[in-house]
Amino acid sequence: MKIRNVQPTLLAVAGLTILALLPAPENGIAQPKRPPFVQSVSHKRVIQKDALVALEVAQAHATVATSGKALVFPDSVVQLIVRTGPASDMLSYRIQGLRNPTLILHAGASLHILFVNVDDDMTHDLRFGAVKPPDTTGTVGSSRLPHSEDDNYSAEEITIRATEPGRYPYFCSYKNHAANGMRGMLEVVNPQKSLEDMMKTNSTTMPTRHKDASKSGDGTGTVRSIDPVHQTITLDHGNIPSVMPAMTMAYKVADANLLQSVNVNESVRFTLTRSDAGEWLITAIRKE
Ligand SMILES: [Cu+2]
Repeated sequence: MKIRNVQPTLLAVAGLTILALLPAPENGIAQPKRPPFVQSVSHKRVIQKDALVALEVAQAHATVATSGKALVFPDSVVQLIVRTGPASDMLSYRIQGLRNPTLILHAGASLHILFVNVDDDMTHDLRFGAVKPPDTTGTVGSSRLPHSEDDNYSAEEITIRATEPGRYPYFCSYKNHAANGMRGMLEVVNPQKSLEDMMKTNSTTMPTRHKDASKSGDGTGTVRSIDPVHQTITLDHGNIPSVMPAMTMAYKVADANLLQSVNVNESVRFTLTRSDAGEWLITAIRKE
């Protein structure tokens, strides 16, 4: 009796599997598509705060779309560092200093992502797929990474390939995090599209263009280190309203001479400005 009860279920599962493997029909109805993302690498690691800051300073910067809320990647290999938000805005992601930016890239592109959970009390992950968050059916991405211990962050390196043009969410599947802000969009465009078209795509799909977040602000803090080779200065600074929350971070200086004007452990007053390329630069600094 039991076997007979099981058989129809098995048949149904087998049927669904065959459907999913069939090539997409041309009639446009209920096309079982291949998954939009394929994952090939996943490697967990622990990264120290200073090492993360250094990696973020050294990373190649993407072009920021005219909306100021999207990063455009015209290359077939995309390197990304994705971190969870600062303490004041933990249920969000930061990519190249932008909050939950839309990522625009070509179909066929590979994404090498270092996902880092800098949160000191919550678990987070980073998932990609053609789903409505927090559903993870068929998604790819990181595992759920535990919160940090002191300045040691849990991290995971993943490599995924975007196969199908379309708009897909990236999000945290843990508890209600996605609904509360931990999500962004990934826009996979036709490989024939030029960088210019990629930017346009984004401005048409994001018609409600808000004014850019403030591009410059003054702050105070303490100099933690100075790196003349990379022309960066690490500041432990307070909140700079609508520009940057309180944090310790290495910033590039707009002019190497600025590094001469202050010393490690000094209290300083400075101006932080976002360049057109979306990079944060120290444009003025002096001893307080
Ligand atoms: Cu989360």
